[in-house]
Amino acid sequence: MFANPSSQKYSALAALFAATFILTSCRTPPEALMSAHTRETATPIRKTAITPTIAVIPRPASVAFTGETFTLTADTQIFVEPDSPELLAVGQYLAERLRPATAYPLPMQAATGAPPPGSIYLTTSGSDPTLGEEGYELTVTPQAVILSAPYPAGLFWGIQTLRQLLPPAVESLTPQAGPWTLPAGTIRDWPRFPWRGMMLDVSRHFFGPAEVRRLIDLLALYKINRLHLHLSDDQGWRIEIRSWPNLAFHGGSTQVGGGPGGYYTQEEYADLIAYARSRYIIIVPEIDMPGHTNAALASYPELNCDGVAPPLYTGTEVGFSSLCLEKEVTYRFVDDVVSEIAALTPGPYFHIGGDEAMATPLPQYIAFVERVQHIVQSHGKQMIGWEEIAQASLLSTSIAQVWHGGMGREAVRQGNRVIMSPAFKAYLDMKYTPDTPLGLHWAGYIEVRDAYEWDPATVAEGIGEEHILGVEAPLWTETIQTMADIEWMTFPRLMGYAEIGWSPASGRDWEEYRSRLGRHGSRLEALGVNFYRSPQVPWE
Ligand code: IFG
Repeated sequence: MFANPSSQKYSALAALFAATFILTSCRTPPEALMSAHTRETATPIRKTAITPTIAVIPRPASVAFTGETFTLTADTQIFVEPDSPELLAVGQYLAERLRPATAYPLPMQAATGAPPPGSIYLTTSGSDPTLGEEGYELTVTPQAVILSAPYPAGLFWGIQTLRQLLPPAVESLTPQAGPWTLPAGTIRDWPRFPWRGMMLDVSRHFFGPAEVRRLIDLLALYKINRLHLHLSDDQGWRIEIRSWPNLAFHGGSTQVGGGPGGYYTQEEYADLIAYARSRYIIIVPEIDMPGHTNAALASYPELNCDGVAPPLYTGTEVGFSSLCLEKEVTYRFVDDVVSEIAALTPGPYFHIGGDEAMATPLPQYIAFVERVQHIVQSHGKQMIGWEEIAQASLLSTSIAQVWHGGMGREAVRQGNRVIMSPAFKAYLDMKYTPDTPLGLHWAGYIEVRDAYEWDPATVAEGIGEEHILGVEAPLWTETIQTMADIEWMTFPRLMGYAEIGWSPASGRDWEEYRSRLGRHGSRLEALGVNFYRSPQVPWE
């Protein structure tokens, strides 16, 4: 948490408050953190009622604050460690985020020597390897901003923190008044879980590439690093499969409510993968099977046990469809689909769904999951499935996604790891309150506080921290039709899930979080996000 550096009244008093904050909330011995300045003015530390107001979400693991500031100017330059195309791309990303609102040129280049005073410097050399694959260290002094990380991903996440240390207006796409000051100090930060995800159901209602790219940009600001795309269901097949073209042409031609639907061509899908990759987000494709398959069954009569293709479905019932598991053509279909999508997906994961297969006899379901598991593996991917897959014998690499029904424990008993998406805490299609016009409420109402006040390591009996890859918040879109709808159901709850996935479990407290979250109101506004202004949050 940082005092608002853009306020000219920033004073020794604020430094003292900061020292108080340091004494109560970071891991580094306090005496090592206080600057000489603070030491001189330090009086016996009292808990202060006034807390500085700049806030970072997810809260960093360790912060130290000196009470000074760094100010961006028209002369500020961005340098990156030389000889790294990937770091140039990360440097370019930073420059592009800061140029519109500051209207500063902010030239970005590889450093040929020590960057001049007043520079921002991104580097992986000389970084602390204990920060891990996504960790970073941000050091700000009045003379320089140095962001160092063992890997480029850490620099990318450090940039998100840097953005959030600047006034919210920095997110604007048009020039804004400064000053653009950063609080000086050191942040050492790394994630608690490697999997911090959101799922978008593009089957019930289809969302085009531009909408998915906007979502990717918003996820990156909060260090979400997985986007799971639910690409097929009863109501729509959303990705071109060249060996089975009717899946997209026919199966993708409608959606809930009977609208035009749509689908991603393989080129569009590949472009989304690349765009997400440039934001250090891994796309996880899901083809839901053997249930939730009416769109596929409607597209090819041979996939149906009776050889008759059902009509396209535009309602919102679940559990009525199943691939015909006793036909060999079904497994050729699965292999062809997995093969084409896997070839387009550099990420290591393929999600086979597996949920709500009420129309599939259990013994056949189990045999299907075990066979498809090998098909996925044969195409070089790790299988993920909703928790029902734990009824089958899982390969050690397979991952179960916990949502509802208590089968996650069975996956853990098999020694497999889980992704936590408990519907009653993490389903973004749940209404905030009974008055929420969008969404469902079968798993309960999830206000912003409910979305924050839980922990994946304790939420489910028999599933502990060591079994958990991380958290993911699914947005099912039976009732979600536009980008504004997506944003309203997703923000601000996703920010809480981002903090649950990234920040240390110890010290997470709703009263402290809600004031930080309140500071993001103007940031979300500057980003044009149509977020829900929960009455539980002191929005600023
Ligand atoms: N459950 C279904 C989804 C969707 C959801 C709506 C899972 C894994 C209810 N399956 O959640 O398809 O209909 O909240």
